[in-house]
Amino acid sequence: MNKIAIIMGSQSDWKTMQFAADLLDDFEIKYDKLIISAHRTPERLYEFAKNAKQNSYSVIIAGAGGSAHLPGMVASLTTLPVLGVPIESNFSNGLDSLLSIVQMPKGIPVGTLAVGKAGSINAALLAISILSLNDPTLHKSLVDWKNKQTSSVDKIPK
Ligand code: RP5
Repeated sequence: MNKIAIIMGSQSDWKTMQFAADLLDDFEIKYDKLIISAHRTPERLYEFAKNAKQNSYSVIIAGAGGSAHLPGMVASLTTLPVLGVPIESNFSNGLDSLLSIVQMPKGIPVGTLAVGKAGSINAALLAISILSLNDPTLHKSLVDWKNKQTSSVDKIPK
């Protein structure tokens, strides 16, 4: 089943993670959105990650900012692919989030995207790309989406 989990460390992350949700809506892919904080709700994190596979998720998109332990902790508890989105924080424009998520110890991979909106959108596209490996219809939709994007780029600046 093609179901994705979009999780985030705080309500304040939703304005960034909504871009991923919007893209999944465009592709008519099912997803759940959940606030799970590595620090404020660690038991919720454990419950979610331990049961994610049996709850039919295929990919987990995890957005977090600052001391951004959510994607890595979830990755430590599941074999599902975890895509990390660094949230643009007030301190250092999200460089803290990026380094927290990307610098995983060997053995616990998190696919880390760009900081903020671009990362959120690309996490959704990457999740779709993973799902499309076993879904020819979805693969066709992704090819169409990419072709449309290519044709929308003007050759000459206005
Ligand atoms: C992180 O702390 C969250 O992912 C969020 O980006 C950051 C700030 O959270 P709030 O103080 O806005 O709830 O855990």
